[in-house]
Amino acid sequence: MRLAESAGLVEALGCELEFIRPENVRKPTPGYLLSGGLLDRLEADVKGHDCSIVIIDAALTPIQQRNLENRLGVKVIDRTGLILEIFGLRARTKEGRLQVELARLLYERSRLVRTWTHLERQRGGRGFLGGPGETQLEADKRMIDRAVGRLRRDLADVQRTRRVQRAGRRRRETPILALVGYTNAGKSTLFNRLTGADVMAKDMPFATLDTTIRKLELPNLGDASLIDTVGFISDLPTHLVDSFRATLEEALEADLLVHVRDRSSDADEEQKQGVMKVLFQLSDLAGVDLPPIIEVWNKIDLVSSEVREGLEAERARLADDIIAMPVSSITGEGIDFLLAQIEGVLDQGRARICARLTSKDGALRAWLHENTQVESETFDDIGNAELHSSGTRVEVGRLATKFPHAADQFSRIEDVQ
Ligand SMILES: Nc1nc2c(ncn2[C@@H]2O[C@H](COP(=O)(O)OP(=O)(O)OP(=O)(O)O)[C@@H](O)[C@H]2O)c(=O)[nH]1
Ligand SMILES: [Mg+2]
Repeated sequence: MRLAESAGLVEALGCELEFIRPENVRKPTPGYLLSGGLLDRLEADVKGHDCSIVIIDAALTPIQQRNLENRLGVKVIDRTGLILEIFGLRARTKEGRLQVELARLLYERSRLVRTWTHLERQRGGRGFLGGPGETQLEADKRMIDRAVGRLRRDLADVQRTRRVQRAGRRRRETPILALVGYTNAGKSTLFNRLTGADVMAKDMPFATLDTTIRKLELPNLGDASLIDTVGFISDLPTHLVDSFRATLEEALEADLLVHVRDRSSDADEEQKQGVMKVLFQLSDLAGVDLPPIIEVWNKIDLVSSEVREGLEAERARLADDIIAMPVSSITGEGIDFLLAQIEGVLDQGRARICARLTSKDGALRAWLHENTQVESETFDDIGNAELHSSGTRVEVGRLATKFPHAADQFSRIEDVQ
């Protein structure tokens, strides 16, 4: 399975695939990763096929990479390098380009550090490497650090603009939904179908790198915003997670995550685990809980009727609080049902609050009356009020964003179903 994915990645890079094969590396060697026999075979094949690049779908140390390049006489890159190259090709917006550049620099820096430690270990020993001395490497490191600092500042600027836009959406109080999922699962296709947008959807990994937001019209609840995001992949390089964090965190702030799965893929279960792992990683980094998640079982048009029955049986076995819907973003099957389920989740789960208001809290009071269902309001003789009301968890959750200084005036009494 991983092989098909790797092949897809190579094609995404615009390279022609000459050969691909799994190797069972029982004992990775520090010098080359691959040991004698495997290496000889690789060398022969690379020469035989007249390849110009070798991609090792694993992590190479800088030493291994250089040794392999010397031995094979061609450029050698590893999984992280490959993904960085693809991202470099795809990034369109300024933010996307800055993020990729940052990821690349962080990756290079990490490799510099490792080489340097290695060299340092050699010093006083045989010192056979010659190569650049410590000062050169330190200078390189400083140079990268300066560039990283510049990039982070530029990114912060771009992201500030984005935050302002986001705050605008919050003010309009429309629910926000984000599509997440493995690369090529069909997020953009679903996005286009739901919003009538025309985002590039293509049969290749990482077709989407930049988040796009469009208005979505829900049948009963009205306006909502839908976010299309960059696809996940297993072993997403940490530098990429780090660099794309701001964009991905935007998805974490959504009221609902729609996890799009390609149920026609044999690797679907693994991909799901990979996606969940990245989501948890992000929620840890950001220190926020994940929003509720519903699953879209996409590409249902591609599966046989037996598989379909299996999926139905699987759905029937799901716990009550797990929502999954078979859908085809291409034929439109299941889309209405999906929208109904989305509304159900957004509407579900009301919370009851108690607020203590003074005469200065006019705006807050007006907001509560407008946006929540006020059940009672009692005033004392100096005009302070105690107000009880209920609203959806989404609405109540917005209170904190909307009136950040009023947190201690509220207590959340209970969550009612
Ligand atoms: N048959 C079928 N194909 C689909 C369906 N949904 C998406 N596809 C195809 O799957 C491929 C990938 O779709 P995208 O929408 O680009 O996938 P994505 O999740 O946005 O991918 P990235 O942006 O690369 O992360 C395209 O060739 C789509 O036409 C579906 O329900 N049925
Ligand atoms: Mg996409």
